[in-house]
Amino acid sequence: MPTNHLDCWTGPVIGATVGVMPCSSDLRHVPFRTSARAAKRFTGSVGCAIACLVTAHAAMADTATLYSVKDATMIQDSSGEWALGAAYNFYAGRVGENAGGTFRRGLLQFDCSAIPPGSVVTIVQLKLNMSNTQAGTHTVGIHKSTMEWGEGTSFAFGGGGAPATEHDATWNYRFYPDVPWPTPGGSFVATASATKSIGGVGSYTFGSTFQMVSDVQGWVDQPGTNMGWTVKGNETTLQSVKRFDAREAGATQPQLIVTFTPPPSNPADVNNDGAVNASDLTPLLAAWGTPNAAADIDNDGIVDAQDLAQVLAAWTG
Ligand SMILES: [Ca+2]
Ligand SMILES: [Ca+2]
Ligand SMILES: [Ca+2]
Repeated sequence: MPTNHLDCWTGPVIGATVGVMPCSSDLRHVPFRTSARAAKRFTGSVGCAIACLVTAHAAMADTATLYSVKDATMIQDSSGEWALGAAYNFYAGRVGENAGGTFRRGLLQFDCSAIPPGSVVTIVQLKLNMSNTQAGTHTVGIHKSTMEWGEGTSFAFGGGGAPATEHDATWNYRFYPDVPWPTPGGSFVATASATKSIGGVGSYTFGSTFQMVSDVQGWVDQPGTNMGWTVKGNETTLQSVKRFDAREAGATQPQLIVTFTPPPSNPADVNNDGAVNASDLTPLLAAWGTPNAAADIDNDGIVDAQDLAQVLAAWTG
């Protein structure tokens, strides 16, 4: 009896996690500069200011469910180029001895354009449905892909694949038959952004992890860098391969659930509550002398009197 029901999707825990938002925002801006003299004048308000900022952001948090726009399997095979661009499934892990003991690696990509530019991503979860397995519980990792790859029209029901079609990703090519990977098996960051222990058939949710949030934030900020993730399983143990449902499977396709805080429509609305008033002064003063993105209204790298002047000028009460 599979125990995977314990891993089923339970949804984002918004209330427990919004507190990290101001930190995430700060981390995106370097270099860090301070004005000790200015900061000293406002130290009494820091605690309250952080609380206000968190509360305001919590009210504005939004969640988008994105579906895979491209998915494929890299099939290790020295004799030919095989692919599964249009198949119902993708695979990760090592097949059995009878199938050659070769590797399978999945490729996944999501379109993040539904998340407005300037948003701060706070929670990212990847939900995959694992629909067939041979034996055992194995760790599967998602690794940020570092090169663009394609999805052709090759189709097969099994993990052996079908002859690659134009633009298919294969073990040797990121776009078959013209553009090879620099190294067969794909290009991706060696350290996984998240891992998951995958046992029996069922739904599994990766993350949220700091690195997944970082990956998706990067894709929101610079869509041109979005190459998706490479899904890598256990490549040591025979028969460790896991079959996951691809976008072509319909209802059980890969889903990326992203919680984010959209940017304020008015830059002077520091706490992003829809009005420019006294409640914006506290977070602005608490961020005085720092490059805090929310409070640096004129975007010159430091929160100072010019930003305060903009809040006062845009006062709505
Ligand atoms: Ca596909
Ligand atoms: Ca406000
Ligand atoms: Ca400024």
